Amino acid sequence: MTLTSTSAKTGRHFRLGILGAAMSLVSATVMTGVAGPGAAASSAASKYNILLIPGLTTDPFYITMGIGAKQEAAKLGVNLQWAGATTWSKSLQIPIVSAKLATHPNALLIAPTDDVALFKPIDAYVTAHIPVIAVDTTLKNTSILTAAISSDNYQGGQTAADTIAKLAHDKGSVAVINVVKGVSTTDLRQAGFLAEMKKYPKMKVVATEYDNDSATTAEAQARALILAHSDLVGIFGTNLYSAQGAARGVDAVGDKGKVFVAGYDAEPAEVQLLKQGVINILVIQNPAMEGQLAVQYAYDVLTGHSSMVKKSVLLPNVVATTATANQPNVAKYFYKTSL
Ligand code: T6T
Repeated sequence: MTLTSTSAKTGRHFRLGILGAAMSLVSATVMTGVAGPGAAASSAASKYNILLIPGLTTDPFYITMGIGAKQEAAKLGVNLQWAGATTWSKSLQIPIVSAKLATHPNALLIAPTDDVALFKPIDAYVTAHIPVIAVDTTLKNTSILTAAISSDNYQGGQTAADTIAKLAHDKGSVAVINVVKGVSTTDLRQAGFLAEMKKYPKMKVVATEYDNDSATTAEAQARALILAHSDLVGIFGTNLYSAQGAARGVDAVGDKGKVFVAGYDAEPAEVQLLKQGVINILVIQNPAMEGQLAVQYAYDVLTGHSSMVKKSVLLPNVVATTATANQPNVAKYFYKTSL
């Protein structure tokens, strides 16, 4: 991979800039996208092999993360390896994590599909003196991690709740369609949503469903929820597949504009549903920047600059609504579908 000769100082200032801005939900204009120099590449950098294991390899969120990571690896002249399961499954991810240890990467970047079950396989890397950075999701026990990089998931859930409440004039029943219990990101989104809903005395959360990361299941759940609750005014789909499925369910029964949909992420089908007004709001993350920062951090640790690494990073979200979906400063955050 190509080496670059940007100054380490510039790279560090860039990162501190991101982190300073990252503590709250901000508008799209505040975010800078995948940009900025990384730390200086040393001539020995290409000896480093960094392994990135996403939650699943086929999800545009992780594909976009992979693009950011790949670009940063190219800048720094390190090798990036990408490996994972094609569906969200701890029982598929664990054997991949364990098998890849034998390849002795210099650092592991990983989105654990379960915040407890992945502890042991990840700890095996730490025992082998391989630094581990959690990216997107994390573990319950973060003590073994060099760093954890994610989005402000709790605040994203709060925003989803406030948006539905506003659209529904603060009254009616709402439901959550989540992925599976034990996922740090989506658990926090749900917690933020439920806590925020308590601020609306005339609103009631009538159900929390788990779709196991299947849009088809989420669609069936949305249809059933609408049938079961005649006063349903909103559904929060906590990730890409949950939101997509929830919206399709609402659309299929002709409830667009009656049952408001707040979703997460921004792959093409969701964006289309947003533009059509079936989805009313998308909380969008910056996976490319997460991937970029994870590679920068791994490089810092490997080159003796651990003091540059922040133990916990929360990047800000971008909010897109039907009204703003065509704005270039929003559209630039939509996810990519190929690496
Ligand atoms: O929402 C993202 C990610 O942040 C979450 O941890 C799992 O689901 C996604 O990958 C979207 O499908």
